[in-house]
Amino acid sequence: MDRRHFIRRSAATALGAAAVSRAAVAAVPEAPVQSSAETQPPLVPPDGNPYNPVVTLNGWTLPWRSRDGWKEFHLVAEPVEREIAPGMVARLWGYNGQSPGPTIECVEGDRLRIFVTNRLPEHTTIHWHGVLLPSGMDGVGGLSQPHIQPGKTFVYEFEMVKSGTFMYHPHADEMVQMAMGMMGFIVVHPKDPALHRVDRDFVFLINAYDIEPGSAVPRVNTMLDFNLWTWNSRAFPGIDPLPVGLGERVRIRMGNLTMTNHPMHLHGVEFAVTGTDGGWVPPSARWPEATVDIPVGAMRAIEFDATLPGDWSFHCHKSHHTMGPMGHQVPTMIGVDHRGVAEKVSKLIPGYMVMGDRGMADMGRMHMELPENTLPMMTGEGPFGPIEMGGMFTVMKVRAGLAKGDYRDPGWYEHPPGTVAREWIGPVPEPVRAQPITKVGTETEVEVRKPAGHEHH
Ligand SMILES: [Cu+2]
Repeated sequence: MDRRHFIRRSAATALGAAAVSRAAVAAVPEAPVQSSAETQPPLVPPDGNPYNPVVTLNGWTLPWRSRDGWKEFHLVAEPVEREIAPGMVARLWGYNGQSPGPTIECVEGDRLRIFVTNRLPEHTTIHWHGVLLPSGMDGVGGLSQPHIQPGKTFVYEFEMVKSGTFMYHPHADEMVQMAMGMMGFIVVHPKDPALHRVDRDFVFLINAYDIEPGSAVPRVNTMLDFNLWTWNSRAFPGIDPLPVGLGERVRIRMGNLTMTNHPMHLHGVEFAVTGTDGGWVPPSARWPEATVDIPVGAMRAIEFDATLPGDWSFHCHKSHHTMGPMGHQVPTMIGVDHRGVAEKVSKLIPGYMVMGDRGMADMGRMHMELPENTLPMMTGEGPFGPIEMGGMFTVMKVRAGLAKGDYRDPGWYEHPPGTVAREWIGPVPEPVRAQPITKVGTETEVEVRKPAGHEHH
């Protein structure tokens, strides 16, 4: 029996264990499961108010069924296997087969009925971060509801009273459950489809894990020193590119459920923050940005016109967050010739390499033997050589003639002739340097005036 069949079968078992009657089982909608970590095509709404659906980076949108005026969703909290990038799979907790969970998408005014089945080894709840709802639907275990015990299914019912971007995550044993990857996005489209309209609408969550090289389960007690910096539980080069048509209006919604802030920097555009998890920012309150800092537990939606074609870097500006696992205790070796030492070490540790004496760029090129299931510190190959990145990095690819709704990777940008930085061949003029100070020691008289009234204080 393969894993998927096992999960399906255990689904039936779990519902049985919850002592839900046969009629009740039929009343619970099927819980779709996603096995792929690839970006799935947007889910065009089959019914209800029309809207331009979002694209979840390396994720998917949860299908629903409409019944008696309610949109019914079914989330299953369960252990999952998530490919962080090719070559590394993490054992996380998530929803419906993946971490993060699927994006829940609906329209302002929709009435939502969300079934939550717990297939974790401990109790859980779901909190709907930023959503205005009755207190008893807020999902805070112990405070607003009893916990959902393993094997049980709970139902949340509320009306989406405002549009915007929100998140969901457990409010039960939060430190463990969020460190294990339990989180997801909620996108509520405006009732009027003409409002806040864009051509492309991307969403992803910012998350982080501490997984010892060679292992697969996150260390849940880590507070700050994480080693896997991810978007939607993916690290570069596992994060899909963002294909965008030249001239299109684009929105990117990013939620931060890590323990630190992330200054997100996008090349090639000027953008404005148009939304937070509190709602839409009025146009009069927006200003141009190239980097937006996303605080812990917050969401920022940015919008821009893609006016420049090309391959544009998109990354967290904390340079340690665009790295794969690395040891922070490693001393800085720049300028140190340690080849003699390396020879001796390599007798004890086969495959040991000298690194860092000229900087760290060699890391992008060398292939030191790594433990199984471990990502390199710097990796990725671009059209001009190694990209030397890891973690929170991807590329926005702005192209002319990209069809609406085409999210396939268009490949590397073909630069027009004469528009790429090139090696200068020819005489190089002396660089201008600051003139050294030649005269020192001449006395200068300085008159000091105290600010008026200073002596009174
Ligand atoms: Cu960061």
